Amino acid sequence: MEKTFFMIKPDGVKRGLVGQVLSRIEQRGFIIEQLEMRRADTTILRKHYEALVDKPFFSEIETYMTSDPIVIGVLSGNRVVSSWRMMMGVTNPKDAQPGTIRGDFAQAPGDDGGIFNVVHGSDSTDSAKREIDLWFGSDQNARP
Ligand code: DAT
Ligand code: MG
Repeated sequence: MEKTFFMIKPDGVKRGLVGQVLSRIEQRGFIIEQLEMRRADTTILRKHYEALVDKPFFSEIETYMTSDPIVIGVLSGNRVVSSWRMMMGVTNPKDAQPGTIRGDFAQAPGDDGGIFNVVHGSDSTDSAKREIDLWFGSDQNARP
């Protein structure tokens, strides 16, 4: 069964949206294989966002993502990688469709240039494998 890595980012945790996000996942019928609250550090974030580390806005992402705890997890289900991306909505909340998590729970980016878009999801099965290995290591099949 396909798996994906997901995250409820610090803005989602801080605003009390964990339950609503998890509820949508369960409603959709995806299996929560792993779930953990953590604080991201710079080292793991730089690996997670390896494609973005050279972007001018990376330091803002770093500050935001390490500011408060996050919830990370692994989902499994049929076509879960693309389905979860659809459920999240597009990157910038101002363009995200109502009905999506970003379209329902986030706003346009603030003046500080950060994008507080509530959730993350792997963008391909290869990224999913890489991100699951990065965050959960060899425990990834250890569903209790
Ligand atoms: P996504 O999270 O939809 O996969 P991404 O992988 O391109 O989008 O970018 C990762 C995160 O980085 C994104 O959720 C928010 C932030 N980000 C992306 N583009 C940005 C930009 N132009 N300015 C500020 N933050 C940005
Ligand atoms: Mg991405």
